[in-house]
Amino acid sequence: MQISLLRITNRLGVCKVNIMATRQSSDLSKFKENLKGAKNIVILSGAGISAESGIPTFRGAGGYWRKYQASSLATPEAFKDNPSLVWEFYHYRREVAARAQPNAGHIAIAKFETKHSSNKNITVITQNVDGLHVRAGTKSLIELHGNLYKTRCTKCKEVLINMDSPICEALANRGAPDVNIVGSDIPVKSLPHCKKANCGGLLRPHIVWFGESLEPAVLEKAGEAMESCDVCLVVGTSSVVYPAAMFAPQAAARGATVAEFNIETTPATPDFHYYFEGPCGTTLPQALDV
Ligand code: BV8
Ligand code: ZN
Repeated sequence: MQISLLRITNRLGVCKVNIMATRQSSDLSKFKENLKGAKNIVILSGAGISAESGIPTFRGAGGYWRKYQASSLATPEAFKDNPSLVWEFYHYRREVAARAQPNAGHIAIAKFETKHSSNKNITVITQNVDGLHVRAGTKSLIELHGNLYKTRCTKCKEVLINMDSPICEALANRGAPDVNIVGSDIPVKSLPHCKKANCGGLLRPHIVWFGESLEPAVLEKAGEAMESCDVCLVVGTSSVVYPAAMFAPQAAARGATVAEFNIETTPATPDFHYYFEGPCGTTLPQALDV
């Protein structure tokens, strides 16, 4: 692991030093040996695995929609303050993800699962909500943060799958990411509402927002997979959002072999045995031999 100093002199001539850990890409053949002998494998994915499908990640430039940071809209407070604006944001993302295709990274994981279905336990745990792992053919999937195509009634709590495009008339052709569009003029009564008799509650995306706890059953299933894995691949995540960011470092600490696949190092990189630099659409097919 090399540490390179990034000297930044700001406008006032004050020199700031950023410590950016850099690390050489690891030896793939050694990792493949580990993978061959592994019985229980977890693949933990983040927004980076969908980047090559054209879906913006959270922290890159794509982390914005209109003049808002995506993470500022992914909160219960934002939905309470302006459900129409939040629904325009999620409607936009539903439409973008529906037009996107799984890429070589998603497909390599699904092929690896099929190839080893008889001799290995493989679990995919994703932080993503875009549904691309399922469309690539992944069978054993845990969606930590929900799914763009599920709604939850704010009144009766019913969770339903909803693939409608648009999800309601009022959202047709809305959600454009144009920075000049401020707020939303869609009346709340025109937003998606529960169709259950005597309910009619406002629907929300069935997605875990910042400040909300993950579903206990989902957390438990992910915990079991992480506790029993011999090898964990951490793919396309900045490892800054908790509790997901803890999973792989905890597995490494108890002796599992952890390999990170990313285009840059992350705060968790030093915890891991292997680091494979590059777009995962390229590195995963090589590492998984599919
Ligand atoms: C929780 C759904 C208990 C939304 C998401 C204050 C109050 C309350 C909580 C907190 C608080 N402060 C901190 C917290 C905890 C908070 C948190 O961790 N915040 C962070 C920002 C510090 N966590 C929570 O709130 C969680 N709940 O803690 O409950 C609790 C409850 C109440 C009070 C206290 C505690 C819930 C977190 C879930 C939020 N929902 N998603 C939606 O999608 O709309 S998280 C969202 O960001 C994503 O789902 C993802 O999980 C997460 C991180 O994003 P990444 O996937 O890592 O993507 P990112 O863009 O960051 O990075 C992409 C990476 O890919 C980069 O490294 C890049 O280099 C790489 N890459 C890019 N291209 C490629 C590539 N790699 C390979 N190949 C490529 N081609
Ligand atoms: Zn309802």
